[in-house]
Order: sequence, then structure tokens, then C-alpha cells
Amino acid sequence: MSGMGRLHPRALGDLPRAVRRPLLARDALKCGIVHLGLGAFARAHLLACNDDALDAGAAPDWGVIGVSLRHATVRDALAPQQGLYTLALRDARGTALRVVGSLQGLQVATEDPRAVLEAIAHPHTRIVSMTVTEKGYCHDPATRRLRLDHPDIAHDLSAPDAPRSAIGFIVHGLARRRAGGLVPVTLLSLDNLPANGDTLRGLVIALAERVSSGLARWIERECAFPNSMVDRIVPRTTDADRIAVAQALGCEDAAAVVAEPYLAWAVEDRFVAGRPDWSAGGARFVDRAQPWEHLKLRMLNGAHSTIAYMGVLAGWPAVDAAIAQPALRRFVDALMREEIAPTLADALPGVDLDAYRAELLGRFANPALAHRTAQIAMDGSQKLPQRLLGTVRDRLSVAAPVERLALAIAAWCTHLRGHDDAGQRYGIDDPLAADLTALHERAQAQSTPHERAAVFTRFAPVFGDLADAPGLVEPLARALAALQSKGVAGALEPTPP
Ligand code: CS2
Repeated sequence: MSGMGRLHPRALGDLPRAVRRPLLARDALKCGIVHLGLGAFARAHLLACNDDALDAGAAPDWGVIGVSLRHATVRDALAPQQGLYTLALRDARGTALRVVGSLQGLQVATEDPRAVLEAIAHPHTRIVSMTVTEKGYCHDPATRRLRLDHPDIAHDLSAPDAPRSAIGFIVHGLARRRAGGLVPVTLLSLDNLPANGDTLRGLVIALAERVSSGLARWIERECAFPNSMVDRIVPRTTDADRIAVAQALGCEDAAAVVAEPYLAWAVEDRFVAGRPDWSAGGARFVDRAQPWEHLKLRMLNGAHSTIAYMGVLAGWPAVDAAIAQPALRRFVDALMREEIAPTLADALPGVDLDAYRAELLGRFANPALAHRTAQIAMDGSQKLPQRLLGTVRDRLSVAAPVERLALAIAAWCTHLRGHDDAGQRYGIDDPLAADLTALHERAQAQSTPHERAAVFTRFAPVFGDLADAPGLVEPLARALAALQSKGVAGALEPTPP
């Protein structure tokens, strides 16, 4: 796009009229929020809602310092734009563009870890939020306990001035706040973890305990960790997206993000040092987020992971292409209706699960996102427990069948072989990749599908107490055998009873 200028505060006035831009006086903003993890998701969700709150008149206390924990790429894209970027909301009807202005500061933790600690320990800071994906919590996904043997956690214990993990930054940053006699802050996880606030609290306190029990008690007593359910589908941005945004804006934006128009956020209203009114952007402040989170993790993410593994195996590269396959669409619909929704019926009296399911199928079919199945398939070891296995546990506890859930899990197990049904090879992108490849080999060395299924269920970081559970092993064995002999297309026809 040679010859084009770059998105910048000075360029705002020249943008086409249809592009929404921030109203706030950015220079007057103080930074009350430090956000860890500047991936596309935070830019499409929290930061956009935060702009809405500021535009609706929130006090100028809620600017955001965005921290990339590992790589400089996002900072390098945003810095020349002074933190401005475009959010493009897309569906079959078209694209709506807005420029988001909440980001006031940009940091890269690996370059200057002290600056991150100082930001967390700054007197203006009131909220430390995070989107670091499941694996960023350095925990055991089945038990949600901190992995003290995780290299980053081991490092962070001995490096209070230069941590690496989000948990390490929070603990050592809070230690500085406590030492400085500053007000406590709210720690807000926006990741797809079950009870994400409670989980984060457990991990932070477990690490703090090893730093000083006084610190651990102070955190327990003074800080808040609200649970939240966050929902917006945000695929990884591609060069083609950036080119399309530049054409629409009339200037280049190296940090543009593309997402679906849908947005939901249920967050527990437990903030110890204030918060912006994110309801201006669609947030719902609730007493308990858990029912919302269960609904979303089990229905949306459970279905998403199912589509992802089946899509990767069958060679359907994007979610909309996969869900357009009649057999997969029927299967995912039945999985949600027959096996997932019944585990949610009591939890959410006001929610119409049939309408929610229909809406999800519509969101998956969004033709304007090109959401890669391979992207969702990443990090399965960290995702399966809350997306599919909690549902399995609830079903088994009332002796309900898990035939379809087992086929979804079998698709994950089978995808670990590293090639699709046509023999095309791909890599396994997962923090436990080496263990998972070895697991798959161990399972394949067994002589019966039943033994193969049992080997998978004994993989404790994912299956935990489901090891050898007969109610799971038997349908899993059938599903593994079907996928192995007939591939995804064959295993989906006819839909299992
Ligand atoms: C997806 C989620 O990549 C994935 O694992 O399932 O990122 C999903 O798009 C979001 O949770 C939607 O809110």
C-alpha cells in the first residue's frame, strides 16, 4: 500500500465519515488499567468496551497500558499509531469500522520487565486485566493447580524484578503495591477458563505463598478476582484483512483486528478500586458469572473445538466451510441439543437454549471471518477439560450417554497423529505437544480400540479423574475405531444414536 499514510491521531479527522472514532480526549487520560496480553482478542473486546465507557462519559481515569508478554510485534505495530487501531466487525451484511483509542501506553515485558512491575504498582492503577490464553496460566488444566515445575514459574520464583509469566508479574507487582502501602487492585481474567477469576486467584495465591505468606494473606484479604464470561469470535488477522482495512480507511493500520459483530460479557461486579461502566459497551454486571461461563464454554467453545478437530482431520480449513457440511452441522446441532444443553438446563432459568444454539450455528456460519479450524485446534490440552470433559463428567454422574461427546474427544485424540484423513501432515501446536505425540504413539501400540481409549483417558493433565471411566472409555473406543477406519466423513454418517 505504498503512498498511504499511517493511522495516527492526526489522521483521525481525515477518515471516511462512516468510520467511528474515539471521542475521548486521549491526552487527558490517566491509566487505571494495566492489561496483560495484547492479542487480537483484547483489542476486539475489552478495549472496545472500554472506549464505549469512556465515550459515554466515564471519568478520565481509565486509560489502558497494554503489555505484550513475549513478542514486540504488536507494540511495533501500535507504537507508530500511538496505540490507535481499527476494529472491523464483519458478517455477511458487510463491515463496520471503528478506531479504538483506549490504549495509552505500550510495553513489551521481555524488553523491560521492571516497567511492567512499575505499571502494576503505579498509584493510578486500579485494575490488572489479562487475556493470555489458557496456556498463559501455567497450570495443570485438569486440576487447575499451579505447575511449580513450569519453567516460567520456576524462573519467576527467583526473579522478582524480571518475571516472565502473567502470574509472576501479578504476584511481584502486587508485592510492590503492598510494600508501597498502595490501594489493592482488581485482577480480571478474560480468558476462557472455568471460574477464571477463582482460578486466577488460586494461582496467584499459590505463587505468592512461596514469596511470602504475608503477601499471600494480603492478596486474599484485599484484592478481588471477579469471574467473567467473555464472548466474541476474533480470528487471527491476515494480510488480506489489513489490506481491506487500509482500503476502507485510506491509511494503513498494522494493528487492525477483525471480529464478528456479536459481543457478550458477563462479569461479576466485585471491583475493589472502582471500574469503568463497561455496560456502555454491552457488558452485563452480574452476581455470579459461572452460569454464563458454563453456557459459553460448553456450548460455544465445546462446539468450536469439535468443529476444529473434525475440520482439521477432514480438510475443512475454516469454521464456516466446516459447518456448511450437512453431516457436521447435523452432528454439532445434535451434540449441543442432546448432550451439552441438558447439563445447563437448571443453571440459567431465563435463557432459551434452543435460541442460543440456533444463534451459535449462525455465528459459526459467518462467511466473513474465515476463522481457521487449525487456529482453534491449537492448545487442545488446555481447552478440552472445560470445553468437553466437564460436560462428560456431568453426564456420567447421571448415567446419561456421551456418544457424541466421545466422538468429539476422539477427533482430538486422532488429530494428535499429525496428519489429516487424506494423509496431509501438520504440526501439533500445544504446550504439551511432545507428551501428546508420545501419548498417541502409546495408544496406537495397543491392540484393541478399548485399550487405546483407556490409554488416552489415563493422560492425567487432560482427563484427570476420568481415567478408565467405563462410561467414557467404551464410546471413546467406538469413536476412535470409526474415525480410524472411516475418517471424519464416514464417522459422521449416520449420526450416532
Ligand atoms: C475459540 C475461541 O480459539 C478458540 O479456541 O474457541 O477463541 C472463541 O472464538 C471465543 O471464545 C469466542 O468467544
